[in-house]
Amino acid sequence: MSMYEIAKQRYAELGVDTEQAIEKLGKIPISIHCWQGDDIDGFEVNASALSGGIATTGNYPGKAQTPEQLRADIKKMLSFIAGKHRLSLHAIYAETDGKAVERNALRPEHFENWVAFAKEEGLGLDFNPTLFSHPKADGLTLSSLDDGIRNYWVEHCIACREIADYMGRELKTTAVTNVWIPDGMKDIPADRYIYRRKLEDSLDKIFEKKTEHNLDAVESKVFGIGAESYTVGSHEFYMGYAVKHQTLLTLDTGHYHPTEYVSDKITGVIDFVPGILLHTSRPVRWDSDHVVILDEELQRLMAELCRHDLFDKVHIGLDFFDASINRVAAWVIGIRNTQKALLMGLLEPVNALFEAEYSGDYTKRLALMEELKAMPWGVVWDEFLERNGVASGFGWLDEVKQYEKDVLSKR
Ligand code: RNT
Ligand code: ZN
Repeated sequence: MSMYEIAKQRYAELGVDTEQAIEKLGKIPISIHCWQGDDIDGFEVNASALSGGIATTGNYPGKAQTPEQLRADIKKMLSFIAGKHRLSLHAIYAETDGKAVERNALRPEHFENWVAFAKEEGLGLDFNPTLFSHPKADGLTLSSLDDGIRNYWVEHCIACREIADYMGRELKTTAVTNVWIPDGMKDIPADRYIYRRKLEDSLDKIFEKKTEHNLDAVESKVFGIGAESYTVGSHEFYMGYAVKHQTLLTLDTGHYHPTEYVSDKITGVIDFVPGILLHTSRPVRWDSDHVVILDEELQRLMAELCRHDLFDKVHIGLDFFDASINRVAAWVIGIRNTQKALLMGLLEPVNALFEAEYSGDYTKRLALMEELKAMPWGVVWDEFLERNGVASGFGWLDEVKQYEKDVLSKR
């Protein structure tokens, strides 16, 4: 008997069908963030340095500096990933033919190459307006008291929704546009209200026109570097907004206090919004956006989706950026870990867990949960890769190292 046959039998004893899990995992798309490939630099002519209270640290050589390089790196990364996925772009990844184009003047044609690439690679596309790394994003953006600045960013977000709508139409798969703004204050504000009213008004203007191939999402956060005392777009603000206006709510795992778990928030909010976008990340002491590892919270998060089959309403997106290690490897590690956590969730004997709990047998619930950790899910993982044409084992890293030698190190 092969290792897989043994694993299959062990799971069958628990009432779990590994075949079903493998099939299902292959159909769960992950929205892969393009910005791990270039430390969120983008390709803007006269680009400003990264701002908005987020930061990449590290100086690992070989980062992508052109759209062609970034696409080559993404293609390489995808060769180690099983399943069909999505690519999440930011507005700063527009290609404007060497001409400086204002962000409120961005148009679908600036993303034609990305759409062509997505078609070639069988990817869906998702989108993000960029309200940072820009002279007009020095202070507040959508919550600014300066109407000139506020309108500029409203127009930018409207332009981005049109671009996303075009992407969705072209690729025949609805795009998700995620609005995150860095607006906040370093020191204690006197008026915590006025900026939130401005932000609500801006969002109303942005979402006024209905889109056919695009879904809107809003992302809150707790604080940023340089904005420690006040965040306009807090969790309460956006949760209220999303419920009232029926937009998607983005839950970034780095955007809460360290003892809060996003895994516990999903079922709290899911019935009140049309959907959730996850930004799977790994905060280390702050919203540091470390590469996602297979830790308990990632397992709990993905288990939530599996236990209640929430895949129609929850969009899994990634949001980490590490500039201190090989960026292609960073992607592969984070994506694979997300998939591994999903597989572990799909291999749970959900009914047995629920039954133990509903009947008050908490002893069995705990015993079962702990037994599951030692089940041969890794063997099923290898089988999943192989069946999807991706080699199992550690060889992928040798290939990434070779790519580093042949391509990245020559940049
Ligand atoms: C920032 C937010 C936001 C960004 C990306 C680049 O704290 O998490 O999602 O990381 O848009
Ligand atoms: Zn995020």
